[in-house]
This record gives sequence, structure tokens and C-alpha cells, in this order.
Amino acid sequence: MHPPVTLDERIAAFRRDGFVVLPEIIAPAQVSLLQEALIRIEAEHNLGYAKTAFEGRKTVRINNLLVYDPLFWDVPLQPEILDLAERLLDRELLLSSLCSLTLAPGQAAQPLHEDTQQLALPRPRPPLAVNAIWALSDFTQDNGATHVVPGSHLYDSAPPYGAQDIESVRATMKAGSVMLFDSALWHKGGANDSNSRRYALSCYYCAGWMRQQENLQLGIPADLARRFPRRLQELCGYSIYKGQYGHIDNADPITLLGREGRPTVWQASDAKAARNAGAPKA
Ligand SMILES: O=C(O)CCC(=O)C(=O)O
Repeated sequence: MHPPVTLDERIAAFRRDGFVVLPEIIAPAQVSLLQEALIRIEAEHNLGYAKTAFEGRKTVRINNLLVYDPLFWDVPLQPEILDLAERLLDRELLLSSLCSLTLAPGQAAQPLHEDTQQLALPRPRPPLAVNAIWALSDFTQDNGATHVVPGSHLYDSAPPYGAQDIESVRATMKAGSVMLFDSALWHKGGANDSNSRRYALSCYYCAGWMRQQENLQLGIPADLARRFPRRLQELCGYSIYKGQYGHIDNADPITLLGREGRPTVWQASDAKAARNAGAPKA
């Protein structure tokens, strides 16, 4: 079978398997720049390994990546990935978090989990969140390619956290490939038994009505957010979901960044009624 290529094929694969790989869609030059930026930021800010077993005691996770370098602004906006995420959630989705996942040699496999396991909601359910794992180096069996359990997003329970005896497949892929998966998919980062680091980004989108994993409105200084492209500002939460959720005293929060806001659902329905009242009778 050929790999899913069209948007519809990718959506179908995602809905069936809970994940889909977009092979080598990021240009090698962008991959190198992103990897170099991670190395530079880690050194400049003297960042070390994460402090918990889940995050990885031999893993460097740089959270809130948008504040470090405009290079990262293009990541959540990558058109093929954003299109797919918009089709799976909807056009008013949010960026939930953007962080790096740099697995150093010796990193053990992560505990098996799913990303919305904390939420007491029935399963199976429509996708609440979609994680896009960007491979910034080749993902191999040896260096920690993510384990996924195909179809498990449709199971009626979350995985037994950390279970070791559950069969999985490895998302091996070339640098520049991106794997999108449903947050409900059972998965875990692999062990890095190689001699080199596995570089990756996690660009995690969620439904527009859901609380974001990172608080991007408080975590990104407003003066910096003001410089983002409008779509990125909306993704970070400077937007109102369905014209209702997230307004500030009836205004779109994007007005705080000096942009024109969209109307609330209440303003829009009055405007529609006024248009209809003024329209000539048929
Ligand atoms: O590093 C990986 O391959 C997966 C990471 C992951 O699933 C997580 O941190 O939730």
C-alpha cells in the first residue's frame, strides 16, 4: 500500500490508526536550522535534563519554544500539518504547547500513556488534541523512535500507565518527517540505546474550547506576541472560540495586540438580524 499522500488519505489513516506519518515534508535546511537553534538555546540558557521519569531524566525539554527564536514561529503554522490538524479538530483549534524532545544516549523508554489520560471523559471520543512530532534527526529503533499502539485511540480505556507488555510499532522515520497522532493513542517515547541524540519537537494542538497545556497568553510576553503573524496569535489563544469562549468584556483578546477583533456570537447574530430586517422582501 502506498503511504497516504492526499489530505483525505491522511485523514482516513489518522482516523483508522490514530496516527499518520508525513515523510520528509520539512526541508533539510529548516531541519538543520531548528536543530542548531535547540543546541544553541540549551547552551545559552544552561538547560539540563528534565527532572521526572515521565519527561525523561536524560531528555532536554525546552518548553514555551516560541519565546526563544522566531525560527520556531513557522512550526505551528506549517501549512500541510496545520491543514490536517484543522480538519481533525476545527479551524478554531489552539496551540496547546510547543516543546523540544531531545533524547540523549541512555534515556530509558517512557511510561506508556496517552496525552489526555488526566481527563475523566468517556472513550472512544472524537480527537480532543493532535500531537505533531517533528523528527529533527532520523528516528530509528535504536535512538528512541516513538512507540505507538495502532488503533488504540478507539479503545474504551486509557492504557495501564507504564505497562510494558503491550505490543507496539515504532514510528521510525527520516529527519524532516512529522508524525501526527490522536492524543488518545497509546504511545511512549522509545529508549535511546544509540550513541547520539534524537532531536524532535512536539507541536501539540488542541480543540479551541479546551484549556491549553502551556499557558501561552501569560508565558509569552505581550510585546513579543504582538510581533507574531495573526494566525499564530490566534493559535496562542488570542481568539474567541465560536464567538463565545475567551472574550474579554465582549472583545476579542486579539485587540490587546493592536489587531481588529472578530465579533462575539451575540454581536454577529444582531448584525445578521439587522441585515435581514433591511433586506428587500422576496
Ligand atoms: O518523545 C517521544 O517520542 C514521545 C514523547 C511523548 O509522548 C510525551 O512526552 O508525551
